[in-house]
Amino acid sequence: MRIDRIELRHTKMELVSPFETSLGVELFEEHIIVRVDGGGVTGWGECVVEPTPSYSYETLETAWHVLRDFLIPALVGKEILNIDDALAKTGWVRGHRMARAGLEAALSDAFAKAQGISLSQFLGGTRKRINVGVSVGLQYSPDRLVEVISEYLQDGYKRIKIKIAPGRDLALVKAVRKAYPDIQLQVDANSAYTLKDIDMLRALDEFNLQLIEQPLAYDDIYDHSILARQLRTPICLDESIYNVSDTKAAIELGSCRIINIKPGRVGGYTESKRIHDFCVSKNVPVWHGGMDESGIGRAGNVGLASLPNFVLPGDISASKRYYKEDIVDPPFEVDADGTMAVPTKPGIGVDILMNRLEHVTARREEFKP
Ligand code: OSB
Ligand code: MG
Repeated sequence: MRIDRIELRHTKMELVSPFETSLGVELFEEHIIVRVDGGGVTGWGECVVEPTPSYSYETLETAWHVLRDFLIPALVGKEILNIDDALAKTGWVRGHRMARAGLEAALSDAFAKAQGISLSQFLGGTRKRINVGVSVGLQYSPDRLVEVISEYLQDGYKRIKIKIAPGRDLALVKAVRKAYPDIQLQVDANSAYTLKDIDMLRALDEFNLQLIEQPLAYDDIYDHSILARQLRTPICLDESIYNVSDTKAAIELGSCRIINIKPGRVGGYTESKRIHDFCVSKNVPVWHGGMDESGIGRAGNVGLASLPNFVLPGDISASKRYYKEDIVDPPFEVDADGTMAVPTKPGIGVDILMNRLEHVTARREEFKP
């Protein structure tokens, strides 16, 4: 496929409600939408980078820079045989995984469309529907949290993840467990604790949590192995896992028993599949995380989460949980049984609402040979 044109758009979309985590509060999501035209098709991808280097060291500006000055020039105007060829042409760029993943996503959509198959088929997916959960931000009180969760349970979500932060942890978990003794419940600390917090972390063992996500530092693997030995609840790593090599280290050291895969964090679908396949070989379950994507990124996530070892429900919720109006048609919906349909049309399987996309675009740049 000859790559005729690549376009970047900085998008800004207002969330339906503020999303608070131990990293701060978000009112808007700003990402980069990548469009690739070539071979008579158009591919779309979402670079899930944020304006500030908090969840990840990458920022909107670093991703734009790396895409514009290094990744895009390596591909635009070139004949690309397949995804591996594109990765070979850009593989000299170290790190900057979100930038890379946005581009690989758009190229994967284009190649799948050119072959007339869905992204799920293109990636080796096997599920027609995926199990989904919802990630619930910090709320101003335990009562309010229980109220918010009750609405999500009514929507069909079968797994609830709550964010925790120092001083806003045990009381929240206690309140939720009291109201809902049997739901699949997990917590996500986004690296807010250290081994000094061992007493609080051990206290979580009482609440029959499915997992504790990323309790310790974002770049730590070793301390998590120390912590894991003192907990019954499985640890799941998110921020600490950038690639299959980290995955091997974490599993062999006993730092975690579950892996959260986000294609943006690990550099794209190809690395995500490597992690997925390694985890299969070790009997380690994985689940698909989320970055509050628009429908474009969400469509890609749903395709990837249709692979067989994504056995736990993902942070892949309905469009309306994030945005009043999504930029794709149809918007993503969750059924009463807590599942979401995997699109079957070619590529990401949803249409882009160009007027909506235009409306949320803050900056646009196009690249031609
Ligand atoms: O830690 O999983 C996280 C959103 C942005 C950045 C990091 C995280 C999250 C979420 C929301 O938890 C997941 C989603 O519903 O997309
Ligand atoms: Mg997380």
